[in-house]
Amino acid sequence: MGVGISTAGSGADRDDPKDAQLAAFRSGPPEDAVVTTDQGVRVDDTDNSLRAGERGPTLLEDFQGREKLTHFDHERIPERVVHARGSAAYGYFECYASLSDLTCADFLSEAGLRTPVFVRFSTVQGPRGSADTVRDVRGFATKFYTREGNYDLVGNNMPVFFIQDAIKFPDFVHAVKPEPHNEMPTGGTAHDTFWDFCSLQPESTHMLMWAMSDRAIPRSFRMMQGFGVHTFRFVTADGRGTFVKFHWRPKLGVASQVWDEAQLTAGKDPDFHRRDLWEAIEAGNFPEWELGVQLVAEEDERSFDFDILDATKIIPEELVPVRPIGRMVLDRNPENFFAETEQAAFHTANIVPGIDFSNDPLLQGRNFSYLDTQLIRLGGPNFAQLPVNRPVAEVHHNHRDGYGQQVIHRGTSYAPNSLNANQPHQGGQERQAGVFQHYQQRIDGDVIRRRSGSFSDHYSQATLFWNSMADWERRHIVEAFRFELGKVETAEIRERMVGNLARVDADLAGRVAEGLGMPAPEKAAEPHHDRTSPALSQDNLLPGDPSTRKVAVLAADGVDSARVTAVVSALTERGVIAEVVGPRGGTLRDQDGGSGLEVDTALPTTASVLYDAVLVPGGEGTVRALAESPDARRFVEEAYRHGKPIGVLDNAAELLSGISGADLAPDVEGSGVRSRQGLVAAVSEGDLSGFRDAFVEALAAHRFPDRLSAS
Ligand code: HDD
Repeated sequence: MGVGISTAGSGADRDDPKDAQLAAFRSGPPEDAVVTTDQGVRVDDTDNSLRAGERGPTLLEDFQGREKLTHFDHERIPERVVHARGSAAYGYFECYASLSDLTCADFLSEAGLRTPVFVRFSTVQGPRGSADTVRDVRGFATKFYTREGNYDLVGNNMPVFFIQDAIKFPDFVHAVKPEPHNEMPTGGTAHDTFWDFCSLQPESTHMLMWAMSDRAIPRSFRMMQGFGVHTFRFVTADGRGTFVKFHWRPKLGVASQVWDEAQLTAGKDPDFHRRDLWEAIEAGNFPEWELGVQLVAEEDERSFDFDILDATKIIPEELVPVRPIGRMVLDRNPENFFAETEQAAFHTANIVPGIDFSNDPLLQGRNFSYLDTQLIRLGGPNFAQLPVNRPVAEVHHNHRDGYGQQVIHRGTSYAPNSLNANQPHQGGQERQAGVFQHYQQRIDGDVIRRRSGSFSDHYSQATLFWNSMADWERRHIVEAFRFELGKVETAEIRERMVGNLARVDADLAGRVAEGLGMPAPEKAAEPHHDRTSPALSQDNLLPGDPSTRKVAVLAADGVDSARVTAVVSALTERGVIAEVVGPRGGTLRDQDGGSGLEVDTALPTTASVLYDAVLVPGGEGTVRALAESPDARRFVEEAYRHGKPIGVLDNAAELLSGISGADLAPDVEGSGVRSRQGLVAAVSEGDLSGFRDAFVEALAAHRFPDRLSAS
């Protein structure tokens, strides 16, 4: 799509107070207007500077020229110090049922109540222009424009964090960011300072297990879980508190790329996740998540063998189940990246009546940092007036002035006042619906700089994570540690880190050490446990829904288009997206000599890593042409190596013969299909229904990781 704004796939027609508010700020290209200055003065020419003589110097009195250049010179603002690279969308949150027994939050008070949201997904380490598919944590920040003011749930796609205390955040970020002397590497953690810090800060071990797992290389923002990470509080109208953890679960399931694929994608399409989100919404395939909560009664605060205030710990779902409370749908793309996505300002302290903090020291520090960072990033205290940040609730206060003030305040700006009848007045100490009051808690303690002993077990939950992984997930974790630590130049850092891993699991440490060419570490002093939490494995997080998976129909002239069209229409019915990839643009010749398939994407402009699966139709000419094309052979071979479903119709099965290990399943008499490990072949001339079912099933399984090399 060009620079024009499309409304296709937009949910803009629904009754959405945020959308209605934004409408007042939108400005499209005029139908017929003369260009003006910032002052609205229509001018003759902003293409040529005012000069003394045709070949003479430019004059200072050229106010058009000066204004144009000055504005341009000031276009950039500081990027976010972390989470600089991101993409966002609008949508709504819909509450399933009233939660008034747990919280007085208005947006959770009524079945079917819809609250507008703005969600920004991000990577953490890389700058604004870095690639989407690096190994990194993903941000998952949601702004709920509730009737009682903005509520921000600023989470990640992993449920724990690297550090326990916010005062360590600058150290952590300095370590993970590119190294200070040469500004390398961009977007990645595979470097000395990151592993130096983590190896010396064992509280990071649990998060490292997540970051080295495939969760750090998601297939799509649409296929990631989200977590509020901290323990928060729900508070009822009469002031009763319940601890709560928030979970977003994607309707499409949790799916990842594989590491080689993620690295290749970063080159072939650095905007892979941004494009995926944008295109899904434009196509009307609105991404959806379910919001769930884990609830812990105040009196049970200390009943776990970890501290619920420690952000390096999860509450295993087997101990406290996740209760679904609503769903979120993203159905509208922003219209101007800078105005909306870049200027969006999230803040953990943006809470509404019915939600409050816990004493998690990481959360407490965040509550300072986000407002502080917006002041420097957005240039002053009035950023809440920017369209994307404006609440739909009314705003009344005595804050005044500051850079970029948009409001013409009338009347007094202090309280108490008699000149304006003491307006706006205080909400008051009496409990009132819709008026925020802090949760009352008794605090009794010495002023100290020390962490609670209950924060000191850094390994049990890392072991729990490892124990809960499928074999293929463990292989990927081992390979990730080998990759990352293999890039670390300082031997002592590698050794220290492998020593920490030995405290998680001896097999893990041994396999990582072997890959690094190091001796296996001494057996850890403390015993490991064998508990598992099945909810942690991605193997258990795929709902079997193939919709929006992208299939490349790889074809050339001489294609049997009737057979492939029959398959493609069945895929489309299941919500699968099929794109014909041909050696060139235009229309492919059918095997009968007539015109066959319309090419959507020419092979030189795309790559196998940009698809979830490959379907190769039969036809003498097409199979011969593909077999002779190095690009086409690589396309199929790469899909095989990345564990993707590959469907071959009729004689296209020949293309697999050159790929080591790509053996078809034995023929089952009469089934017309041979299917094993995601390799699906139609072997009879007739009915394709068996093939279609097997291929859709393979798509829903996402990947066949056991096809990949073992470590
Ligand atoms: Fe943070 C941005 C998530 C710890 C300080 N953080 C930021 C964003 C997300 C998170 C999703 C991007 C928001 C957006 O899209 O604009 N941060 C987290 C999570 C954490 C966490 C889940 C741990 C549980 N962060 C954390 C700590 C501090 C910060 C401990 C500081 C003490 N984070 C910031 C920040 C950022 C930020 C510097 C950078 C840009 C911004 O806030 O708006 O203030």
